[in-house]
Amino acid sequence: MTSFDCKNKFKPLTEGTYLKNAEEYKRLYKQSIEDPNAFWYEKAQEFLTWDKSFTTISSGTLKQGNVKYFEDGYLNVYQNCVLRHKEKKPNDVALIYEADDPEDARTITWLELSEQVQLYARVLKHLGVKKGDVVTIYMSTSPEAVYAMLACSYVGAIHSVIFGGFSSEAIKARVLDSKSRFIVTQNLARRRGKLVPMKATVDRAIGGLDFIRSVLVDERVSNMKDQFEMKSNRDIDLKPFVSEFQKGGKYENENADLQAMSMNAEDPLFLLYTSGSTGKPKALIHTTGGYLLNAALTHKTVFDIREGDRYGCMADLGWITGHTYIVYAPLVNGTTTLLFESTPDYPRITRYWEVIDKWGLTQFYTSPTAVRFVMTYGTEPLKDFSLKSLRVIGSVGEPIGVEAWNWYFKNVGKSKCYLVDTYWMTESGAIMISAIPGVTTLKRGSATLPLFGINPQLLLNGDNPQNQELNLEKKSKKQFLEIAENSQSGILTIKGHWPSITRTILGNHKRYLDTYLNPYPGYFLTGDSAYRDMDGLYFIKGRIDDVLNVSAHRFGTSELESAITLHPNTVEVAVVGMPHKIKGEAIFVFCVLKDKRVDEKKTKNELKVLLQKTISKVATPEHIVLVDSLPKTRSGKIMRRILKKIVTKNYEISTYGDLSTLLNPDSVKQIVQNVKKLF
Ligand code: 6R9
Repeated sequence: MTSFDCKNKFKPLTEGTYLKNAEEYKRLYKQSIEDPNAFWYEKAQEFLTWDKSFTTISSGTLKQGNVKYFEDGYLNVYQNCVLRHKEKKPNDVALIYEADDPEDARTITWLELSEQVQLYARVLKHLGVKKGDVVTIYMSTSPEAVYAMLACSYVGAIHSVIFGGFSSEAIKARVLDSKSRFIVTQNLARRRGKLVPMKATVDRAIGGLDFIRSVLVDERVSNMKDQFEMKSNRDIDLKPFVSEFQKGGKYENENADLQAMSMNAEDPLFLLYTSGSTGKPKALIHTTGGYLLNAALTHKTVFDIREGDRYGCMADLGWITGHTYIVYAPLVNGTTTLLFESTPDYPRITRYWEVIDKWGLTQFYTSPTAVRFVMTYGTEPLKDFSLKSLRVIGSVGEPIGVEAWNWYFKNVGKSKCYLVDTYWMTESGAIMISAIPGVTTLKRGSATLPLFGINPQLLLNGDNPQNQELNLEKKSKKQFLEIAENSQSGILTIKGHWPSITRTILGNHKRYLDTYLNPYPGYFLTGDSAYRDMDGLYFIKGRIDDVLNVSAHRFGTSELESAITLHPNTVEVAVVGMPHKIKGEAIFVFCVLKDKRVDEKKTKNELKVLLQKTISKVATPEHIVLVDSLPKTRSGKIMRRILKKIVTKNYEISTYGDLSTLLNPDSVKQIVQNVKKLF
């Protein structure tokens, strides 16, 4: 693979970049690993405004799972994300709202942002939201969702943003798990021009949950009162309510001088649900000081952020990418940030390119799945757009692969912009591995080098050095080794901790330890495998556990399987991922029915709808194959590695490896035959 010489080929970024050159990166990176406290002390002063300075920089260890940063420091999120910028540049644009309908686009200045966040905070306070309360936010990617997020920390509450496409069952599970008594939502949302019943979905989710105190409903779409019900004493029409606090209403004077809460650096800022390999979704907790610091530092470094930039990340707010790189990092850095509520093909396939030229975006950040999608339309839709404002284009969510990398680099970046492939995860809070524009090398298909404080190590399983398909459950008992050489693959871990590492899983610290920290004491297990090439650059290969990544949404196989088994006529189900040109990975379902004398087509459709209803539309399966039995070990574990081979069209049973522990080898032949029929 070719690497690029950073000089000459690119827009000249070497003037004024945050880091001067590769030498400076190397020096600072070395310091961040060898003397992390000195490194983070300096960055904490540079990026954040503290109410009370800290005396301890970090404490605790990964082995014990009790890592803390700046533990006696206090800071105020509103001051860092809003106030200090409002004071400097009140009339500059803070948020660009690119609504589903391009005609509804608008901008919000720092002054307006500060007013709205304060008003939302006064409303929350009035309703009795207290420090440590969990507030669920179920909204589209919109300014009101950002106001709600920031208002939470204003009063010391913890937000739990749920992806706006999730079903009522998914909301219910999350509200119950987090015991969230307050919900902020919209009456309806607009998605691709269609109305989405947000409030009605929330109502279905919380029916029967008597601990819910308030549901705040923002009127995203006007004049739709007949589409949903408002329960008195619980539901609040947010816009007129906010007005009462603003001017002349009943609450005009209530909490008029409410001050933003000073938070301890280790106080939780938010929780965010993500899928694991087993069991129900887990809520990962991020803290205030360490998270904000690393969000801001990585954003500044990776996107070459400068004063006056207009930065656009196309993600949904309900994803960690939305939290870190639409809201917190740009706001801490005082950067204009775009909220994209729509999809790349609505109302036209040129939507992304229109957005870039219309706002003069300097950075554009999206997922490989979106790149692959727009790629299928060729370069014709790009021909009327200059995209000349762009300096840096980014990718996140899954391996981008050489084909999409080339297309994105050439047609969007015009072979002049830096393409940063940013590798990270909900758990890391911020980017871990990425190129730095104007400073470090680019290589097609590679996330390249670690950022500050991230010490990636490829581990080799001592018991079975050849086998990279490792059984995670058994790992804790095995020996392991760090791979020192280059041109090697291994399990990707991070040695030691960094400020934005998730501190725990809500209500289940043991699961946190068992999933991430206990498998290799002293190392954080990412769940991915990676290849380090001869130049020491990292290529992420994909998940080693049972997590699927469909269009950059994570689904645990067991989460999908348990949804399908809700169907009364299913006995057993196995879900595996299959490679997919646009989605990255697609859902392939194998299912055993109780009563086989049914209309197969109808049943398959019911299963499909069930997945969409219980999880989300993104979880629509690509294929459903009905079989008599699933390949299982004697201990009852489904051998997914066999199914994975079959869905990649490898039909040679002799290449499936050791089948001796298989209870029912005959099942394999039947499955192969049924899958072959599909293609
Ligand atoms: C930010 C985010 C995390 C998983 C992660 C990995 C995959 C993310 C990637 C990437 C290759 C990249 N992933 N970025 N794989 N190259 N640049 O995606 O968080 O939703 O928690 O997913 O996504 O497999 O482990 P999250």
